[in-house]
Amino acid sequence: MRVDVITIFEEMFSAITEYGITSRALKNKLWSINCWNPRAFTHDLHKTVDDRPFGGGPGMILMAEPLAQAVEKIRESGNNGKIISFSPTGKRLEDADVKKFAEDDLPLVFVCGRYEGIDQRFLDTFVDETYSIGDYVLSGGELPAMVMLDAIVRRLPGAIKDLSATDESFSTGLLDAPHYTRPERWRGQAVPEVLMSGHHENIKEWTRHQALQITATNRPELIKIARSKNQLSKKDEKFLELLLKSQQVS
Ligand code: 4FM
Repeated sequence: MRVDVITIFEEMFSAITEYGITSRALKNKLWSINCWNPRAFTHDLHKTVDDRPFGGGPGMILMAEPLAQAVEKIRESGNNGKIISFSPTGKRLEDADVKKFAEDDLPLVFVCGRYEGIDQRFLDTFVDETYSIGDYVLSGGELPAMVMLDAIVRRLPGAIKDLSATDESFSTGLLDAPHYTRPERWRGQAVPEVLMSGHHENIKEWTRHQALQITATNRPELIKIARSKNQLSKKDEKFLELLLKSQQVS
């Protein structure tokens, strides 16, 4: 997958190009990334990319023209993909979106804003989709772009050995169950006995129950969604019924 990114902070992307699964996937040519600094498309001594907002108000706004020239260079370089920006005002990024981007494997262009915002005329002219990664205000679009890229790249075929590493959470519609490793006793805490039993049927059932319990407690709406998609068995429903009696969830 080809990705071009417009950002005044190119170095930030080393977080995904130099570390972990995304770095290995880059070396294995599963994806590529090119950063474009809008300062390169300014013509003044100070390489100004921002200016004061019309109508007043606090902070500075990214000017349309340096961003537009960056997009035009990206187009000339051969990326004809969707142009995506990030804002709390955008559509919430969901696992289904991530899955689709990974499956489609089409080129993408990310525009990372800074300051108080981007001139709306640039957004109207060039941006196809705006995503939000959650209801909080960040300092710019770089972290959301990297969050989205990390989530997509790890789903590209070959990025992770265990293909069902995506089975950890959203493929089941439930949150992930807890995990344990050595030592068998740590600071007085034992590993749940069932996990040491070697009884795979029991382990599977315990793990499923743990997933149901943590989901019902922390994200009860996901139980309703899983139910509506027929992802819950009669056994699951029996367990949730017991859980409901023993507490106040789901
Ligand atoms: C700040 C984006 C300035 C662009 C931000 C500019 C965010 C979020 C976010 C901050 N993006 N989900 N939450 N962006 O806070 O997506 Cl110009």
